Amino acid sequence: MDWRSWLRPSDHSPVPPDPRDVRIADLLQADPSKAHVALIGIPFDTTVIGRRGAREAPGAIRRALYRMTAFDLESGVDLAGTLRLADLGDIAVVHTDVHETHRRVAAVAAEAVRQGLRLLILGGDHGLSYATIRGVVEGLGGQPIGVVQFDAHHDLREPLEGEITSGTPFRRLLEEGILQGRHLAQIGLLGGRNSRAYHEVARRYGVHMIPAGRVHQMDLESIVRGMLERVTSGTAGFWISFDMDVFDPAYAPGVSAPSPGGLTAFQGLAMVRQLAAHPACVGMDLMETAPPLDPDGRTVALAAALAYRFLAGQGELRQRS
Ligand SMILES: [Mn+2]
Repeated sequence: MDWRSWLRPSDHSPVPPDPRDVRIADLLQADPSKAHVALIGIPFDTTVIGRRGAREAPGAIRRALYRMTAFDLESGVDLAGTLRLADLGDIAVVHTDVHETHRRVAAVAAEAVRQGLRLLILGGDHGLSYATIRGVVEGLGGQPIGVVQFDAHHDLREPLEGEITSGTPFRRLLEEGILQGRHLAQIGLLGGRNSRAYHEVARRYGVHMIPAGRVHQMDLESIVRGMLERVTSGTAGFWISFDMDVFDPAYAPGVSAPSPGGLTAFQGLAMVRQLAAHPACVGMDLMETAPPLDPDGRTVALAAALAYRFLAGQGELRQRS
């Protein structure tokens, strides 16, 4: 037997290929105009307040996501034949120029929305969500949108001396009138992690707040229903902004600011799927996964599972309609 028959192309997976598997990688379209959902990476963490590493997330999440099966046992939806996905690549970031990077992020997001694509954006630190949301609003011709923000923190810090950080994105969006407080729902907020001053800013703007403890006590469907009511009334659509630090560190230790008492993996996954299956959902940014801070890869695996639930929700929506 020829020795070459014992070699095959590597897919960088430790698991041997099974010819019956159809994977997320198999849904990728060469032509983005044929896609329903566009995936975009932002390898940038210059504005993170705490520990760095989120710039390495887009590649790591893609590797984990693309190996997952197109068939979603839980919903019964087979994404193969239901959902067409295009990977537009990574934004050409400028690590030393935040404003230029934000300009590029917003321009790409706006154009993708104009082309009718739903977006799955892999960050990157949460400071970038100012730019993703600004871009989405531009793409919708300036119409108001709602935002569901999964986060242990308000991210409503005052930009001191104009500094842009992962703590300021939603303050800037509210102050610049890009987002209305009544259209913002913050879920997973934790005590001991947020100043009274910023909590009062959230109240003043009329932000809908659901602390992590309430999520543990309430039923998830009624939480999602309440949030959807907020973010879809009087808006042209809604965006999901997901900060991985909303999870308890048992599930996601690889973040800049791990916050004990946060959501469970199941809670986050279930809510993202329900939100993504809503026709008004424009897309999601999935931020603050930091592979260098993720000793055993579980944070990356959970981020990929969230990206998967977003796609599964989008697939479910398309199968229904
Ligand atoms: Mn955040």
